[in-house]
Amino acid sequence: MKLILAIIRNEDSVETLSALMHAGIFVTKLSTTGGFLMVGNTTLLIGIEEERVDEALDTLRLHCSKHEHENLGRLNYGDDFDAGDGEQVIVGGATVFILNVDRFEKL
Ligand code: 2BA
Repeated sequence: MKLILAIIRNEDSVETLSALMHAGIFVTKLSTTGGFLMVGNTTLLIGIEEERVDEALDTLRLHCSKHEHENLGRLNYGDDFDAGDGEQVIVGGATVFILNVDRFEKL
């Protein structure tokens, strides 16, 4: 068993969740915020059998797009922030962590 943590753009979340549901993949959606842009994003928790991990990743690849977003760091963090303020950054498609699950139970 593996746990996939996937951070995706909010704009991609409905389509991605729908595709995962259609594939019979269990998922939990968390509303999260990126620390750099301070813009809302979506984190998916997907507990899945090891042999289906690639199928889940293919689904994320298919439905999560790259997008340009303006870095408003100075607005969020104040005048001391000096990390490309005002520049465009590429966000997405998906930032994915795949973790081993020691034990999984539904009680
Ligand atoms: P944010 O932290 O809001 O980052 C949005 C985008 O800003 C990133 O896109 C990247 O292009 C840029 N960026 C982030 N941190 C940066 C930094 N320290 N210096 C320069 N540019 C930076 P993505 O890489 O596609 O990340 C999208 C979102 O995924 C992130 O939103 C964050 O919520 C999450 N994320 C990405 N990498 C992560 C990591 N190693 N650990 C935890 N969360 C991560």
